[in-house]
Amino acid sequence: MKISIQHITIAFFSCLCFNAYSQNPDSLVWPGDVNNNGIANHVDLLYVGASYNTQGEERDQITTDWVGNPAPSGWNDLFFTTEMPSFGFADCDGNGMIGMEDVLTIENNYGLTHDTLFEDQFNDIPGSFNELYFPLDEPIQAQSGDSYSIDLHLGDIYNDIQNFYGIAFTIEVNPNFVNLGSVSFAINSGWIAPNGGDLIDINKKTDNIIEVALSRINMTPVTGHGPIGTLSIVIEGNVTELSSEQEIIRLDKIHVVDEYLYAYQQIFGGNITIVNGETTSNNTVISANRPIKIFPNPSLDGKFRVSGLDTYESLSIIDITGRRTQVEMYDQEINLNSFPKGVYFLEIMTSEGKWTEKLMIH
Ligand SMILES: [Ca+2]
Ligand SMILES: [Ca+2]
Repeated sequence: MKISIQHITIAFFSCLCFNAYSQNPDSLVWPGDVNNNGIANHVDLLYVGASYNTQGEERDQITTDWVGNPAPSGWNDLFFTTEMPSFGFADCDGNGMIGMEDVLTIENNYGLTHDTLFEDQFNDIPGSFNELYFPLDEPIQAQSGDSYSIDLHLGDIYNDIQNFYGIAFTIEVNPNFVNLGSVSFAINSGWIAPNGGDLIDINKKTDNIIEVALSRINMTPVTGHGPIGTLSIVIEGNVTELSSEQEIIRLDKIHVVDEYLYAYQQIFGGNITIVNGETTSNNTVISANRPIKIFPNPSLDGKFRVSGLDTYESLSIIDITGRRTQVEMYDQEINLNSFPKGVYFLEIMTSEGKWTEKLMIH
């Protein structure tokens, strides 16, 4: 039996607009719910990262119990997000300092709720595009029961993440094709914390969803790209009788923020999918592709197919001397057959931001 597991498409997360009613109206600090949206979860870690090592007034009650505590007034700084809580909300345990004990408080109270639940809000601002994806260049031959560790990458050599400070996202696993007990995600500090140690993270699996957040802690963002972690899974289940495409891994709710919690990067998430395959061997073939795909690249005839891009404002081809030529896409194809052989950069502008990709005509 031969099953080909191919990639999917795209999840594009458009701008979440400002909402004046995105937090609970009272000013009680529930230990772990830093953005005061009614739940302690991974997103609250980003706020701790953006206020780490700040000191302020102790609460009357220094406790991590899940109760509402009157917020102390002696915290001068506010988070400039829609909820505008003071830094005092990030002092989850109330000891007057923001640090690792507050990360542990989020973990201890993880998933607990109070009052009205509001969606986590981000200050999404049009910036550049980027991808969170599994860079499997070659398909993997797998059998049911085999375990795999797959790196998860953010950005690439042509699309650096500018001013990276933290990220929150979810990994959704299809339990029909993956052993849920086998699923885990491990952070890779690499380029996001090149000096080591200046990183905090939360990584919680509930049923078939892993919620992940990680943040730098020294108010200094980094620019770069590369792996941020590794997903480990064991493939299992009956994949021989699929009648339609089945998603097995989905990346969702992706937000990359700078040190002030502004989200300038619009992030596409790559998924891994099983499509109906031929029954020719006992192997399962797993592959994952990039969310935005331009192929073939290199191209022999100068024609490039584009998947994952629906609308754009302009397309420019930039040659190695910097000369810029406007082009158009017709039927998901960019035709550069009048261009000499060589290396070019394709710049895609949309209302949401800019995307750059290297193209080669052989
Ligand atoms: Ca919260
Ligand atoms: Ca504290």
